[in-house]
Parts: sequence; C-alpha cells; structure tokens
Amino acid sequence: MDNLEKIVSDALEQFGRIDDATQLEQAKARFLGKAGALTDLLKGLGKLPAEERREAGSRINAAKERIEAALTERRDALARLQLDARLAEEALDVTLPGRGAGRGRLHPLTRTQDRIEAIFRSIGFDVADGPEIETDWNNFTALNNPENHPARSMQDTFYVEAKDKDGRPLLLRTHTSPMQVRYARMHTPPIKVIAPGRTYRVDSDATHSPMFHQVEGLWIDENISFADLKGVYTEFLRRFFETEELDVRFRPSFFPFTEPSAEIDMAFAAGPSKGKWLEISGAGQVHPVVIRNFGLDPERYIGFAFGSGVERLAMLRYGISDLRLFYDGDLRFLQQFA
Ligand code: 2NM
Repeated sequence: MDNLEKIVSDALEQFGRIDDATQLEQAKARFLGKAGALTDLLKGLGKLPAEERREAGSRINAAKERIEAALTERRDALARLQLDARLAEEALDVTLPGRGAGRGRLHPLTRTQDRIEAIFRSIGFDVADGPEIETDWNNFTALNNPENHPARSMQDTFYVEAKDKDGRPLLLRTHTSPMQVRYARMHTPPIKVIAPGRTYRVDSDATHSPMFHQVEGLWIDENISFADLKGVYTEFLRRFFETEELDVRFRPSFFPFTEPSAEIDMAFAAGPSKGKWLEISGAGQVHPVVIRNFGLDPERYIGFAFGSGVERLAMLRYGISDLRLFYDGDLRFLQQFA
C-alpha cells in the first residue's frame, strides 16, 4: 500500500472512531489542513518530474475527494446521532392523558341558595333576582320603615355617592325585600315569590359580615293565613334538612313591614341536638301599608312574608361554626363541598 492509500485509510479509520464534532474537525485539519498530510504531498508535487506530476496530482485529488466524502458522511452521522440522543432525552408521550385544569365546584353558599330555590320552586314559588344598589323608597319607605328609623342611618346602611334620577339617595340593599316590592308591583296576585341574594349592613364581627345572603319569601292572595306560612315554611325546613323529625314554633316579634310579626324557631326532634330551639327566620303578615305600596288593595289582599339568612341555613346544614369561613376563600374549606 503506497503512502497515499495509507493516508486515506488512516483518515477513514480515524473519522470512523470519532464520535464528537469538535474532534472530527481537528482530525480534518490533520489530513486536509494547511499542515495536513495531503497538503504536504501536494506541496511536494513541484519536485516531481513533469511527466509524473499530472498523474500524481490526479491521484492526490482523488484521495482528497475520498477523505472529504468520508468527512461529510461522518459529520452527517454525528449530527443524526446527536439529534437522536436529544429526541430520546426530550421524549414526549403525546398519548398520555393530560393533567387537566382541575374541576371547579360551587361555593357552599351557592349550593345552599340553589337548594333553597329548588325547594320553593317545587312548591309553586317563582324566584326573583334584582339589583343590589337600591332606592331609599324600595328598601325602606315602601316597607313601612319610619323616616328616622335607626336602620336608615349612615351607621347601619351603606349609602353610595350616586343619587337616583330625582336626586334621592341610593344604597346597598339591607335585605332582599326591595326585590319583593319590585316584583309585587309588576305582577298581579296570586303572588308567590322568593327573592334570594346578597345584602349589606354596616356590621362586622365573628357572627356578622358586612355582606351576607338572604332569602325572603312572599305569598299574596285573597285568603292567605299564618297557617299557610307555617305549612310552607315547615315543609321547606323539612325538605332542606332532609328530615321529617323537625318541629317549628312561632314567637311574637316586631318588624315594620309585617303585622303581626313572628320569629320562627326550629328544633330537630331526633339526633344529637334534639329539642334545642334555634331561631331560623323572621316572618309575619304583610302590613296593609306595604300591601298598598305594592299597588294592591289591602281590603282585598292579604299575605305573609318571611326572611331567612342563607349563611345560617348553610351553617346548620353543614355543621359550620364560623361565618368567616364562607368568605376567606380557603380551598381546604371550600373543597369539602363536592
Ligand atoms: C323578614 C321578616 C319578616 C319580609 C317582608 C317582605 C315584604 F316585602 F313583603 F314586605 N319581604 N320580606 C320580611 C318579613 C322579612 O326578615 C327577617
């Protein structure tokens, strides 16, 4: 094997052993570079006799082409190896199931309100939804609240800076009764409606939140009595707490919008808290002044109304002892309500 063949076979052998791109370029320099083996031979051409020079030149060039071809092939092979390694390392199994976005759930107060709505709908009540910013007339005057009643004071009610179109104050509703007023003025009896939703009072401690939820009910017709109120509300409580073992009693009370008025108490007739009376709602026969403000004749129409706290109902149903848990947004609490 002459010198040229040896150079070519050395090159092929070395290229074949190298598996690193930098080393491959260094090896290239050893054969094809300025001081490379082939370059040396080419430089020596000039010393050959003229008749040999042509043939030797073409053999050297042929050797150079073979080395270059081997180099290109090895470069491509190394690049492919590198790509394969990277693909293996960064492998992504697109057939795996996704991680998912986590399914949301309803807030316990939303669940409670939905439940209340479903029960009242099933006994023939409509559900009315309305504005949380109200007029002074809908929130107080129509409901027979005296002009200087403390509930109307800045200390007890959130007034907003904006006024209604007649320049009268606007406020955050302190109960959902203004929605009853709106509804009663838009419908003709028999009226059977509940108004659930957010309400606001200047009040904040362990058992009071400045924002809380109420559900108020109203049934107006020509011949509605306290017996209907007791029947409807008892049925509601038994369905809500999923037990027939539940007693209801009325105690005399006072509200400006009802006369007579009552507090509704309930007690479980079985279970650990058996016989313990809990105040659960206010209620009464709608005051004749309020009936008139509904746009109805109090000589003809009579009815009852009640107002219950959604938080209180939810706390009793789920056994929650601190009102603030509803508003903290702590997922450890909220995730317990499927
Ligand atoms: C209560 C207690 C008693 C009530 C009255 C009315 C309306 F609009 F008919 F006048 N709605 N809700 C009412 C009655 C609310 O909450 C403790």
